[in-house]
Amino acid sequence: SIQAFIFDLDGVLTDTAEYHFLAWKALADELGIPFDRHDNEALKGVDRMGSLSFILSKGELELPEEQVLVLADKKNRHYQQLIEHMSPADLFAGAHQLFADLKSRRIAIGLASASKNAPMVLDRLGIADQFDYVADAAKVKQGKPHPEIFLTVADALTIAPQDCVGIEDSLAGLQSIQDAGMHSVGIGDKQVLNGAEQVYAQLHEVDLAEVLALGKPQR
Ligand code: G16
Ligand code: MG
Repeated sequence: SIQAFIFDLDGVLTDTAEYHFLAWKALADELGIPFDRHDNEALKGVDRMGSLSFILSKGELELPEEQVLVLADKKNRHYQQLIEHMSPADLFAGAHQLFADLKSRRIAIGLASASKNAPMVLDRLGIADQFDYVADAAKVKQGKPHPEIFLTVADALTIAPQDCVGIEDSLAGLQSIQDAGMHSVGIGDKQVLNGAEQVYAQLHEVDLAEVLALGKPQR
C-alpha cells in the first residue's frame, strides 16, 4: 500500500515552472532562437545545463563551454530575480490540506526537485519543514528523466518504490517516476501527461482516496 508521496516542486506545489519558462524565453529571444510554450514542455523538469543545450541545439548554435556557462548563469540570475518576491501566498491551493491529510495517515512526504534553487523556494513558500526528506539536486548525478532522484528519496525514506506515489507536472519527471517503479500522478493537462496513472488539472483537485487506491492490490 502507499506509504510515501514524493512531490516535484516547480509546477506542482507552485508556479515556478512559469518563471523558468519566462527566463529561458528571454534568453532564447536574445540569442534569436525560436522558443515557445510547446518547446518548453520538453524542458520542464530538465536540469539547467540540459535545458540550455536543448535550446542551443534548437538554434543550431554551438558555443564553447565557457560561453555556455555564462548563459546558464544569466538565465539563473534572471530566474532568481523572478522568484525573489515569492511568499507563502504563492503556494498552490490545496497543498497544506494535502500535507495534513498525508500526515494524519502516517504517509511520508518527500521532495524530488531537479532545481538547485529548491531550498530557497521551499523557504519562501514556508513549507521547508513539511518534508520528511528533500533530495539534494546537487548530489543527484542523473537528472530527470533518469529515475535516480525519485529513487534517492524512496531510499532515504526506506520505502519500496512500489509503495510510493510520485507527483509531477513534467513529461521528464513522469518518465523518472515510471522508471523508478512508482505510482504516478500528473498535475496539468491530461492530453500532455497521458502516461500518468491519474491526472488532475490542479493540485487542489487531487483526490487522496483515489490515489491511495492505486496502491491497493488489483482484483
Ligand atoms: C526544475 C524545473 C526545470 C529547471 C530545473 C533546474 O525541476 O522544472 O525547468 O530547469 O528544475 O532548475 P535550476 O536551474 O533552478 O537548478 P523540478 O524538478 O522542480 O520541476
Ligand atoms: Mg516540475
